[in-house]
Amino acid sequence: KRYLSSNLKVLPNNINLLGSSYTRDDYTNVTDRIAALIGRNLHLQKCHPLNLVQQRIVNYFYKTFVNSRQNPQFSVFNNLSPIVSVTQNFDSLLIPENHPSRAKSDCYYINREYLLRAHMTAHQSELLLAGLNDFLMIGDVYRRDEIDRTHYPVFHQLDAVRLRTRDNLFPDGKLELFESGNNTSYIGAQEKQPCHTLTAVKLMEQELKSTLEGLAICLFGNVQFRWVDTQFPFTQPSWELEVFYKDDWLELLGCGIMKQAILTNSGVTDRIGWAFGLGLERVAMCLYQIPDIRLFWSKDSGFLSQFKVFSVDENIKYKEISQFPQCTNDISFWLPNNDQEFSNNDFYDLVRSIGGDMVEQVQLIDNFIHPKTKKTSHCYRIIYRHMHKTLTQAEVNVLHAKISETARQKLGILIR
Ligand code: FA5
Ligand code: MG
Repeated sequence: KRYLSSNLKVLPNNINLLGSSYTRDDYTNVTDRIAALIGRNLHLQKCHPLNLVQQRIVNYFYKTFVNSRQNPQFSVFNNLSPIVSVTQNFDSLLIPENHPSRAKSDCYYINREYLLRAHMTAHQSELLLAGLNDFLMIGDVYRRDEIDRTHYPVFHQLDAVRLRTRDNLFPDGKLELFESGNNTSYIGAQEKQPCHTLTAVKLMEQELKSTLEGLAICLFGNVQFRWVDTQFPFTQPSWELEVFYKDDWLELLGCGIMKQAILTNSGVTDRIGWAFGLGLERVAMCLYQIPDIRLFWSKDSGFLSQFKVFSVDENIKYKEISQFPQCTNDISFWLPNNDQEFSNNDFYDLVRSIGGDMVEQVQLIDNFIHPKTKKTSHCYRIIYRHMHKTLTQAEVNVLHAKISETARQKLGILIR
């Protein structure tokens, strides 16, 4: 047992995450606050904006890359554990021992051996080793950072890998993917990897860039974009795609031609690959005009209900929700007899005309017919919230009673 010298409080030796126990050591810096976010899987939550964006990107890949039988070529992995080894997150990607991205000050380490993945690329090698050629990896990533409108220590990335054989690139069999020697001809201002032929790299660059430009247009419509040279330890050459959105250049993703040693280390010797990694929050904030990255973590139905759509391609513009708490009251009643018309909209209008801006949502949550009397019962959930103050339950009760009394008089319903 370890003791804090000051007050002799016991600090547990182990940290439990996702049902496994890890031994603490001098690297452990995962806080309880961060640990509580592991497993929320926002990207898997139905109707969450990150889920909508994920689906749109997956659909784009399914549609763009099909085999001869018209089946999608890409496999999707969106449920990989965020707990990865230092080997997965760094070593397998040729990230040098002294690289700043490994610093304790930048990552959430569980101990010297494990950390919360800092990027989805952490899974690249294991999926290559499993024999996959075309795949997408989607999940939550963790980086120590300040918290403000655009930064949060947990965000979500979508990574992709695509491998091509010599037959894929050169069907007539006349050219090669690989060459020996020291030729580092330039691709723009960046050197190619010596093992790749210039033609192979140029073809890969072209497919990579046209794929991602197509993705940007698919998401944002006719948007202005630009390519910026950059560096990653795991790709060469490397680029960033920026899109011009609301008077500013926004970095959407990083990408490049995969370092051949990563492929060789995973047993792939006859293919060349491209890869990229993109931030889902960035896309969602632009697409839906969500002003603050913290909103993605909201459990407030005023936020989430705005993303309930039939089609993921639907246009959604986020409307600001109140910072004040919601108050929820249900109301159940028997509808009038069949000869009297009742429409849900009559009730919605009545609630709005009485509740005004204090009503945020009205949802029909139950609807059944009594087996004997054949009468229909509806239950509505009314969510009250003021834009500028906290409503007390007493205030809400007065309003709620007025709504039910008026409904009784005007709509002929019978309160249960
Ligand atoms: C990476 O994480 C690389 N693994 C991407 C990659 C994969 C490159 C495969 C080449 C091949 P970077 O740290 O730049 O790179 O993050 C990638 C994207 O994640 C960024 O372009 C951005 O869209 C998003 N992103 C990065 N940091 C944040 C942040 N703090 N908040 C929100 N989104 C972020
Ligand atoms: Mg970057």
